[in-house]
Amino acid sequence: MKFLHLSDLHLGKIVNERNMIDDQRYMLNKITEFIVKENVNALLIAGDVYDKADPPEKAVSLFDEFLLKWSNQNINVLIISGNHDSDVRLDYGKRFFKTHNIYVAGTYKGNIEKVVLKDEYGPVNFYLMPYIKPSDVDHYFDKDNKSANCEEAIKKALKNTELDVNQRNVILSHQSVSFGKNAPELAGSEAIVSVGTIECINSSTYDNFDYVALGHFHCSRAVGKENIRYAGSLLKYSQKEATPASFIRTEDNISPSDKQFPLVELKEKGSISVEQVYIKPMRDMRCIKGTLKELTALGNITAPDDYIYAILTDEIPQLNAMDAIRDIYPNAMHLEYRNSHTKAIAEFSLDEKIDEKPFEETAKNFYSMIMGVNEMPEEEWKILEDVAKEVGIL
Ligand SMILES: [Mn+2]
Repeated sequence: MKFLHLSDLHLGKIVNERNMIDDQRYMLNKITEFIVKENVNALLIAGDVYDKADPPEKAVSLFDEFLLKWSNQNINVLIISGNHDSDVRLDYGKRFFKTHNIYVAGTYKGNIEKVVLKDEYGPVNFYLMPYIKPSDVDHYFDKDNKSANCEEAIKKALKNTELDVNQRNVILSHQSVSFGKNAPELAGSEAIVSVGTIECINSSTYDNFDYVALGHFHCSRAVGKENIRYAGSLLKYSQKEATPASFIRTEDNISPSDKQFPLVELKEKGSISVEQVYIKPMRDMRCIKGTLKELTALGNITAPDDYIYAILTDEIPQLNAMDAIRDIYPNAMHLEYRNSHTKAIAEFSLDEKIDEKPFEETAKNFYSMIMGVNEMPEEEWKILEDVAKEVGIL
């Protein structure tokens, strides 16, 4: 049994005002070609099919297009909802889709749906656990004994699921899963500010499964064990995920920031192999760094269609810099400066200094640094002093 594990497609996502739909279509096409060529039996999508609970029409049409393609290729498709999806909308047509080997679990209704696929070694049980909040589980079990956190809720949901540990079992789940005490590092485009202990589920919670297909975090990686994995998002969706400026792209190298998807092969019980598959996207998302002159010099330009985050090292702000960058890189996303000035600002720790020094000194130092002058003009200080008094700082 071979399956490809995807998650966090975020269809319809807009990054820096750029609609990623064409890139998403291109990637899904490449993935479909790969699945057909490699005789992959099933495609797992572990949540966040869409970027929004009310996805744009183009995103819905795109997913519709691929459901038909996969169905025509006789690929089993297993889908769960993520926190970005509307559970009820994702369930649209699910009973009909099932007759075409497309299995969807959008809403949690007190049991985790099981899909059994067979190969020469017997059955493989796929458990489709949609994105769950503790209240979803508590609604069905033990109403008077509320789950204190997500881990407790997931444990409750799993306890109420029949599992034959002598068979091969795979679960799809869209949650914050961590190994030990380490909170997982975010890729950058998850739209979660921080991961607290209330949401974090210890990976050992899923120990009874042969493979755990996770979604939610956008980095592709194992959580403690090789068989408990985040697939990562379909594409790079933020500057933090972009290829760093220092990376030199050749024909066939892969940057650590490039998205890869787990291809899992199950043989007899206990035999599992995981391979990370890289599929080249239509455009890379990457950073370029240098002076405006360097970045726009003809000899330095590669892949001008890429999504570009330009980091200018010029000490003096350049006139119409974004226009100059966009002349060459029409899909440029964002421009920022990194020079001695921005470095000083970054190193200036406001929290520490405020505690140590009087407000007047902190404010005047900060002003000098930001404005690049030796002293804050008296009249400006007067204005700030009045404001500070009004809000109660002074
Ligand atoms: Mn996501």
